[in-house]
Amino acid sequence: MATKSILQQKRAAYQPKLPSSLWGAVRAVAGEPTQSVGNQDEIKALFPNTYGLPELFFEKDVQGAAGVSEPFNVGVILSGGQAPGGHNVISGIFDGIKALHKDSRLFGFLMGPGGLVDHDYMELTADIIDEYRNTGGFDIIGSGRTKLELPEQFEKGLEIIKKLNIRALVIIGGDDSNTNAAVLAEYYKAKGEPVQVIGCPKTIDGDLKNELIETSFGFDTATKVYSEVIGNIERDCNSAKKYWHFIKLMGRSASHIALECALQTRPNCCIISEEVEAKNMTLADIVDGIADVVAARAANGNNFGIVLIPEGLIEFIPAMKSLIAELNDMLAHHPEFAGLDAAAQRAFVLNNLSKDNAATFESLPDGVARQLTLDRDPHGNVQVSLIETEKLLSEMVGKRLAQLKAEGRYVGKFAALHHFFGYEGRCADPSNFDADYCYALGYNAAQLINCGATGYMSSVRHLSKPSAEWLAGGIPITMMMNMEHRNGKNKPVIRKALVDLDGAPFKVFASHRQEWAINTCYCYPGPIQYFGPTEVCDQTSRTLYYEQGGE
Ligand code: FBP
Repeated sequence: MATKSILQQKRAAYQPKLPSSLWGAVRAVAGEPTQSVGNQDEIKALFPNTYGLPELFFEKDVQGAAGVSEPFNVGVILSGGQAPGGHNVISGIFDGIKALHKDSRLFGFLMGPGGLVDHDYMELTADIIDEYRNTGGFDIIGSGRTKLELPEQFEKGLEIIKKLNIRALVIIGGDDSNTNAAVLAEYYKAKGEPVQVIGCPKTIDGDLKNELIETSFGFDTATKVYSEVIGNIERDCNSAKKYWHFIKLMGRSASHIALECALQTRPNCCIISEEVEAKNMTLADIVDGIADVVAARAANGNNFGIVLIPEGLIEFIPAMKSLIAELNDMLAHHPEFAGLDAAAQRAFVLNNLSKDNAATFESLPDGVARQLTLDRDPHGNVQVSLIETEKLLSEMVGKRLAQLKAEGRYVGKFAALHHFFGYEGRCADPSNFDADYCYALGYNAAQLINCGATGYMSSVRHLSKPSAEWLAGGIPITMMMNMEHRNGKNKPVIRKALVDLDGAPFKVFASHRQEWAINTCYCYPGPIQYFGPTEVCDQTSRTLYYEQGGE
């Protein structure tokens, strides 16, 4: 039995805040019918029963009764990577269904979507839920990356759903898992099965967002944890004045995490993958840019600095993107590839790639090239967290500086240290923001179930306002979808939100980066605070602040 730290014991008593519309009796109000963000005809044809549904909003029902006459059962699944606040989504669902009827029950499927298919589950009772309130991690029921996409899986799921008399399934996941939630909702609706499916927006990556889903949960806490540590490294760096720290930050694809951490800590360089792609930059362009900053700082006597690198960078360098896309198709169509030894795999790739992509592949250091051919995750993605971009870049910067030195354009010392921050932040105890937001998402999901919704994502908006003013409701998942080429096929998927180069967070960064590069403007955010003044404890991410008009 794990022992609870003193902070954990005190934190357990925190009562997350809810939007005032969810206090007591609630009424659902339907908005206008919706359209998908792209490929409307194709998405409509694939989701004939769940396409075009209206947005839903919840209002306080002053005359209504808060409860329902019959208890009901709900199943919950945690899907994909961990994100701070998952336990609060579950405790929000639990409290929400209990508020509707005290005999309602919650079942957790174990270790991700696979638990539904394999009928591995546990009932989540009050004593279990109480152990996990306001804690980080997904260990209450575990998580996994099994992709729910086959009718056989849906049918196996239905067996246990019927056996446990489950009325609705809540899938807490990222864009891929919520896409699967939409597919499952459509499947059950098409079959006339009464089971509802509701999604909740989770991922530290921050890329499951749009006008209606303002942020995914976990981003706030994870970026605060990384920023604390980056700040500590900045202070160390500014004390010893002898190292360049190359810090890779998680975020499989989009650079939201790196950008948020840059806004919080003001490093000397921060690469934004989306800008690299938009400007059609090569690896050499990125390296030259960093080397120029190192040389300029050295000219002022500052042989130290901080470089932030987004985990997904490799896939955004246009030449690499084209290589990875061709490799994805190749690997999807040649299952025999997995059985070859490393040398034969390399030869196979070089023989089968188009000329330009083969040249790019050959130009890469062996380790990176090999990583690009290794197993994809179950959604067909390259496992970018395993590619050591921070080492690749610092090695190349070192070589470039040697050239500049030979040309008399650089006088200085360059000693690099490497870090990768990802797993350190994914299971942190949720910040007040994430604790409140997650609890509200879960509590709100109970209301979506109560009003019969299926194929909806739980949505809580106006997040930079005080939590009592948050707007609770549901967004049809099909509304966020378009068609994309994945794993060798065109598939309906939720569109990933990349960093918007015209958006306020990037513009704020771009307007300061020159100064942050040359001067030492570090900012030390310090650790997440749970107790104390609200402007310290309840602050949102800088990204959300600037996106919602903050200055
Ligand atoms: P989700 O999108 O499932 O939330 O996962 C995000 C993430 O943490 C990425 O930032 C990272 O690239 C990936 O998971 C790592 O995957 P794994 O947990 O399988 O190592």
